[in-house]
This record gives sequence, C-alpha cells and structure tokens, in this order.
Amino acid sequence: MTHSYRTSSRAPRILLSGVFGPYGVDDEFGRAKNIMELFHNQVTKGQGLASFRLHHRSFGLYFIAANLDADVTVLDFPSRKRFEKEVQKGYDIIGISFITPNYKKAKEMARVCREFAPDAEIVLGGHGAAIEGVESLIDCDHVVKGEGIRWFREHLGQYVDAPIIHPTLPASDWQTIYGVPVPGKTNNLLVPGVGCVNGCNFCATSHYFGKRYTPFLRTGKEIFDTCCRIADERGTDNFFVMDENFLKDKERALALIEEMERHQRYFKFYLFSSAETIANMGIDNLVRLGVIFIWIGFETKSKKGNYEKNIANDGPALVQQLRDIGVSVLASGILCLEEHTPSNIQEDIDFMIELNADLVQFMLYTPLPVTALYTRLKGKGLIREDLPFEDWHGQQVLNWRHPAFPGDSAEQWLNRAFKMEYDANFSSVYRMIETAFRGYKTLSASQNGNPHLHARMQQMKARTQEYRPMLEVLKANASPAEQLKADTLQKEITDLLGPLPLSAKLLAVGARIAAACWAMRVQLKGDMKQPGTIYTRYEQGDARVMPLSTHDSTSVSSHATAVVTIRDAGDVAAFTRL
Ligand code: B12
Ligand code: SF4
Repeated sequence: MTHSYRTSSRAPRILLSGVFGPYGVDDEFGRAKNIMELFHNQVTKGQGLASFRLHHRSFGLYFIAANLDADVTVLDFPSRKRFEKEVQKGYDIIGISFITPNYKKAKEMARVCREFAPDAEIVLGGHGAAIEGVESLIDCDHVVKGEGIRWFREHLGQYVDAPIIHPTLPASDWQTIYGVPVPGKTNNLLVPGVGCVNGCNFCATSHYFGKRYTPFLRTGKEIFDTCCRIADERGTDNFFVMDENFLKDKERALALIEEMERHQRYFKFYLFSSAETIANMGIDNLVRLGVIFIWIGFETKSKKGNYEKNIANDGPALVQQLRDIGVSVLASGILCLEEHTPSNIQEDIDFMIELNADLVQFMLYTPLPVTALYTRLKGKGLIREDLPFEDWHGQQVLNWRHPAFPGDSAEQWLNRAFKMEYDANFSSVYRMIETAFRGYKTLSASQNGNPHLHARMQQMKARTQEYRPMLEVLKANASPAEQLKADTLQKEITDLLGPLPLSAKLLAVGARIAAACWAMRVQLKGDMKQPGTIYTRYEQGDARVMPLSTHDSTSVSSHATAVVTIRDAGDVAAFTRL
C-alpha cells in the first residue's frame, strides 16, 4: 500500500510512543518486580526510605522527533486508554519503543493501532526489536534494529547524514530521596552517542548497535556548544551523560576540557565508563572534566573470568582514588555467572561490598537477544523459551537454566546482596555527602593556585553545602550505627565550613517534615509512584533539520524552544517548556 503522506506535499504526521502503564504491577502485561525506575529498581532498592527515586523518559523517541522534518508527537508513559485515543488522530506512522520485558505491551499497542488506525504504518524500535522473529510475532510494518534517527530519515526520504540536533531534556522528571525533592533543577540529559566497542558478552547496548559507537556529537567543541545551549535553556550546568562509555574517546573528552577551561565554563558530569578507559584518561583529567559521578562495571572479583576492561585494574584502589577526588562511584556487579554456585557467589558479593563505592548495583546474569551470551546459551539449549518475556527483567528468575540457581534462588541472592551491602556501608546519600566533602578537602590541598582547579574546588564545596542538610533527615531515619557516622561527618564539615546557614537549617526542617509525610504515605499506600503521561509536539518548520540539499552543519539552528510539552496530571494538563 502507498501511504498518502508519500504522495502529498504535506508533512508526514508521526506518533512515537513508549509502552503504556501502569508499570511495576502484576497484570496481564507486566510484573510488579519490573518497576519503571533506575535506582529504586536495581541500585538502592535495599535502602528503604533512603532509596533514590527518579523517573526517566524514553529519551530515544525525543531524539528521533527532534531530527525529522515532520510533525512528530511523542507520547511518554501513556495509559492504554490514552494511547488508544491518541492513535485515532490521523497519524501516518506510529512508532512504538519497547524493551524485551515489555514485549506484550508492544504487541497490544500494535493491535490497538491496527484496530483504530488501520491506515497508519506501524514501526517497532528500541531494544525489544532485537527479539528473534519479532517481525512475525507482532503485527507491524517495520522493525528497526539499531539507531532510529537514521532509519527514519531514510524512510521519509530525508537527508540521512544531516547533523544530529540534541533535544533539550531533563535527565529525570521526578527526583527524591526520603521523599524529599532534590533541591534545584534536575540534571540535563546529554547523549553524545550510542553503543560501545568493548562488546562484553552480556551487554545488550553494545551488541544492539553492532559493537560500534555511533556518535551524535563528534567533537569536544560540539559537546561544549550543545552543553552551553542546553544549560542556558534549562538553567543548570549539571549533565547526566547517557553514553555507555563516554571516556572511550579520550581525544574528544580532552577537547571538551580545553573548551571548558578556555571559556571558563565548568560543566559537571555524571558518566558511565569502564575501568580501563578511566585509567587511560587519568584521574587528574577527571577532575578537570568536572566528573562528579561515574558508573563502572566491575562485574566480578575474579581476574581470570573477568572482562578485558577489568583485567589490569585494582577495583578497591580505583574506587578509593575516585572518591578521594570527589567522584561518587556506582559500582556494578553480576550475580549468577556461569561459574557461580551457592558456595562461591558470596565472594563476589563481599568483593562488591569491599569496594566501598557510593552506590552498588547487583544484576543477575541475563542473556538478552542479540548478545553473544544469548547466542551461546541458546546454542546449548539453555535459554528458557518457556518463560514469558514479561519475566525477562532480571529481578527475579533467571531467563536461562543455571544448574546451581533454580526457582527463586537467584532473587534470594540478589536481595541478600543488596541488604548486606546496605548494612555494611550505610545509605548511599550518606556516602555521597562524604565523597563530596572528601573531594573538597583533596582539592583544597592540591589546587596550587590553578584557576581551573580552584573553580572545581569551589564546586565541591558548593555540593557539600547543598547536600549537608540531608544529614539531618538521614539521622532521623537511620540505624544507630549510621547516625553515629552521620554525626561525625556533620561535625567534620562544621569544623571546616562553619555551621549551617539559617536558610539551610530551615531547609533541613522542611526536609524532615517532607520525609515524615513520605514515610507515612509509604506505610499507608506503599512506595510505588507511577510516572505521569508526557505529551510533546515537535512541529515541522522548526528548522530543526537540514533541507534535503543544503547540508551545512553551521546553519543548523537550535529549535528546542519550539517544542511544547504537556504533562498530564489526571484531568489537569500543565503546560511547561523544557
Ligand atoms: C533510560 C533507561 C531506562 C529507564 C526507562 C525509561 C523509559 N521511559 O522507558 C528506566 C531507568 C526506568 C529503565 C528501566 C528498565 N530498563 Co532500561 N535502560 C535505560 C538506558 C540506561 C538508556 C536508554 C536511553 O535513553 N538511551 C539513549 C537513547 C538515545 O538510545 P535508545 O533508547 O537506544 O534509542 C535509540 C534506538 O534504540 C532507537 N529507538 C528507540 N526507540 C525507538 C522507537 C522506534 C519506533 C524506532 C524506529 C527506533 C527506536 O533509536 C534511538 C536513537 O538512536 C538503557 C541502556 C542504554 N545505555 O541505552 C537501558 C536499557 C534500555 N534498559 C534495559 C532494561 C532491561 C531495563 C529494565 C528491565 C531494568 C532491568 N531490570 O534491567 C527496566 C524496565 C522497566 C520497565 N518497567 O519497563 C535494557 C534493555 C535490554 C533489552 N534487550 O530489552 C537496556 C538496554 C540496559 C541493558 N540491560 O543493557 N531503563
Ligand atoms: S564496557 Fe560496559 S558498555 Fe561497553 S560493552 Fe562492556 S558492559 Fe557494555
């Protein structure tokens, strides 16, 4: 069938949607264990009220929308009913982004499209597209495996190599600890590129993008210019960098440092990077780059069975070095590896605890479609094809037959690991305040009049000041042992930085009240918080993409303010600019 947008001069009308909610509940389409949160799901889940609570959008959809010459609507976190209503608005193309455990939701959404928008083309994308044979399992017109901007541009006959415009987005929409909103603006999102060349056997993101890195921002200058624009638009200089291995391109990172220092504009970054790239980058450069948080996959204690990236590094020493310069570390480890048994798995849990990082993630070894691990275990007949995709979320049962961890034993180890780590090292919020203060002390002693290091030192000081009112909230909720640690830290900070200013004292009182309200809410209603629906329109003519024939990167204009976002809160819609 030839779709009408191909033969008419009007702009194609495109709907891009994430899967429908509610999320993290046991129903026909999903599981209670699979909640729509990063930290509370798989990092601070054992920390009770001290857990970090954040909602992240389906970022890939906004990247596609911002880079097409079309009228594009992004619908994030819709209800099923809301999606059904939206598809009836006459779209030419409906794109659905999903991951493997949300397969059933994507299938239902495609069915809804066929019923209520029979003329629309249905395009499936996101990591769920890697499911073997998904083309025939879900009624759709196209399945896009890999990077989506390029595919869409090609599909619409637009210039595929046009530069990629980075949309202005918050990295998270809701951000609380103990139910207390983190003060200030949420971080900006920065996606310099997708994929990673390292190709660790279990890694879905590396394999999904062909074990290649596809940069969206190619040079340090492009990153710097993008950061300036986004920071000015959103009013904060903090960036959460959603790039699997940002430091891998050392030259680009060094060029970014140069730009920041030349313009004396010192952004701060939350990064993901592997241990070998951190070593290659050098600790001093991390300070100059403004890294304040880094997520590292240590995976396992074993040197022999570990990945190339970890062979040459000393995990505990690296974590200590990083925390000493004020970089909070999120260390990630894998449970139920092939060589694990109930008698040796504790060694890896102990290793992760002894790293003494600010945050620790434990994940079950989960072979996802497209990875080398999946192919190998499938070849051995070990993949649990009897297990519905809804259960492939890695928080409960293994999706493969591990002789040593049958039934629910994997989940028991996972929960035990999180609890032990929390009991041993206390809450992550305490650890992060300690890291910021440590960084301030180190830089105060070593800046040697260097203006750039001086600026970074001032940032560490400001971060310590900003976080420290949380120690009051923490003490009101912590175990006696943690209260003691928090007291000691509070005294040390007061000795060096003086007492809390009155405004911060009032903030601390307010935070304690908010925390008490949240604790009561959790007792009465549980701690689940569903993300609200977000509706964003990108209209054609925002000059966000190159005209077909005039490819000239210097003439690309920023159009982010042309975007209108609507948050649905029940029947009330609040209009906001990003
Ligand atoms: C942000 C994120 C989340 C957010 C989700 C936000 C949301 N609204 O859905 C949170 C934190 C809540 C989350 C949760 C989970 N996540 Co998650 N998440 C990510 C993360 C870190 C970043 C994704 C991102 O924004 N990337 C940047 C954008 C630009 O890239 P992208 O999304 O890949 O989009 C590109 C292409 O994929 C494609 N594309 C995407 N959508 C579409 C749609 C169409 C129509 C087309 C054509 C193309 C297309 O084009 C885009 C531009 O190139 C990725 C890892 C990663 N670094 O990618 C994991 C990842 C996507 N998550 C994953 C998993 C497994 C989960 C969880 C099950 C957690 C867990 N237990 O491991 C839960 C599930 C929660 C739930 N109930 O659904 C897996 C998916 C693996 C798979 N094969 O399905 C990933 C890859 C991590 C991993 N384990 O390797 N996640
Ligand atoms: S280094 Fe990290 S992002 Fe890269 S392949 Fe390995 S696990 Fe994936």
